[in-house]
Amino acid sequence: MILTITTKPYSDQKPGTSGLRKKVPVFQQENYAENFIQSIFDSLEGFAGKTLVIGGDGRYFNREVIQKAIRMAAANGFGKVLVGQAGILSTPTASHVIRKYQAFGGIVLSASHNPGGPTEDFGIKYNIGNGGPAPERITDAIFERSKSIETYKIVEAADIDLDRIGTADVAGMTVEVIDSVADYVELMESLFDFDAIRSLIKSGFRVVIDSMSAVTGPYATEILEKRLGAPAGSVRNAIPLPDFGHHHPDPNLVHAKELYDDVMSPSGPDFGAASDGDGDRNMVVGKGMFVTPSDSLAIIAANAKLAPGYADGIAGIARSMPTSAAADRVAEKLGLGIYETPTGWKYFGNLLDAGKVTVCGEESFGTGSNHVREKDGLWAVLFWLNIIAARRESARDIVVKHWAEFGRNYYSRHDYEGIDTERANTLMSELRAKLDTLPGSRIGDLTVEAADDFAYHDPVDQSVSKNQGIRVLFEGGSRVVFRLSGTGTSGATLRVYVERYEPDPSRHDIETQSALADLIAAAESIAKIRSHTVMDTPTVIT
Ligand code: VG1
Ligand code: CO
Repeated sequence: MILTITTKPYSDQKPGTSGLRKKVPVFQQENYAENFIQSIFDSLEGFAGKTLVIGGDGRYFNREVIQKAIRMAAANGFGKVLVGQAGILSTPTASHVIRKYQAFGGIVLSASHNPGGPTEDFGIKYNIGNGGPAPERITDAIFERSKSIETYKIVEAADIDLDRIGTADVAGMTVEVIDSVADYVELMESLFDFDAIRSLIKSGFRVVIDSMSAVTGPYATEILEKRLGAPAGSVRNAIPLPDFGHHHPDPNLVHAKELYDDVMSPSGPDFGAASDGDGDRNMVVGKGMFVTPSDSLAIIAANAKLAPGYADGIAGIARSMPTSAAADRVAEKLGLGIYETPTGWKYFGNLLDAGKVTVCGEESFGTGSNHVREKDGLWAVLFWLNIIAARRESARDIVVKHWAEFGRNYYSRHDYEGIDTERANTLMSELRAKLDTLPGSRIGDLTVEAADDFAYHDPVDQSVSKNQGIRVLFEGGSRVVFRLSGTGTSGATLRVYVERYEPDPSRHDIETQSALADLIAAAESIAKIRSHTVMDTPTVIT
């Protein structure tokens, strides 16, 4: 029953920051998805008879690829596949399910915050047995394999009914369709004080969650409306749609602006949150206060003991390099380890497995902990609600007091999307070429203290990852970071990260872009962004 199908390799199956992401028509090319899935299996060892988890964010093409992946898993010798009902597993749930059922690994089908639909984005990612994204060693091997692959294995079998919970047999392999919500909700209940949050909501505190027509709808509805007692309708855009209702399922001030405006209006809710396509990102907004993801990480770390799951304290904090140093201040004061990693959750796995850190975060609206090995949007929202319930203070007061105690890291990211790839590469190579000449130079009132191309030395497995972003550090602790996105599917995206530390509480209420104006000007002067990108302003500012 096992068919060995002859195929031709594609040259462009290099996984980026988080798996392989391409437009749907690219994935629809003959054997394109099959090649990549077989390249994953060919790069792994020892999975015969073991369990594979499969699930995705429900976007267009999800079900088709799941059926293929199931048939290929059977042909390649897996013993069992666990698949989310309707083919859906949020990324944090996929991570949890892999861990809970001690699966060998998992295939997560998602292009995360990128739009979905017949001409939009699709993605495939492999997660290892710890529940986290495959490390570079494996993604490199997958890419190498994809360039020379000649055949793939698949069984002939009928489609699985993905909508019905239960088990089926596919050529001797068991396929179990699981309730994707139950396991996750149980995990959240074990970490947070649901009673305290329930009584906060009962007392009139109004919470809304915008699921952006993406994967978290069913999870958020079960938790917020059913378990925590928020009124029906508190979860907006709760039904996952294959095209996310034509929106970008990206929880930030641009794509979740409606929610932001609502929370900011006098009659609006007290607290709002949004999550992305695959449920691993979060945006948190309190009345009168948008919480930056970098601040959110620092504040969660500083208040971690208020949540039952973290009552004994945390071991340490990790943040991606471009994320602000707000968390570093907390680590310093609490005497915790702090680690700076390259962009992408795959770099946190070793630190979490080794018990060096408990919480991790990225500036790109990602926060998470050792409860899984991915970032986790609803986890972050529940952590905030737990902190608010325990402190009986608004999100705004909590943030303002945090700045008063630790100082404020003014922070912003400017994205230039859809740049011609060659132009973007030239910008970066010119920057790299002048790194040595920058230290000591003055730009306006700023003096460059150091400049480098960030390289990460993993303290657990000693692996080294180079070229992870260009840092220009100024005297006084301000900095500008430049890197190219590794998740886009057309052209290039330049990300410019700008940060200034301000210890003085009387200077904590300056508008962010004004507080960073001289650094933004310095970024332009150093990198000549306008002429290289042929853009006058960034596409997205967060
Ligand atoms: C972006 C973010 C990065 C995040 C990655 C995956 O990567 O900057 O912090 O880990 O997306 O997030 P890049 O290479 O485009 O900057 V998700 O929620 O898209 O899986
Ligand atoms: Co995501």
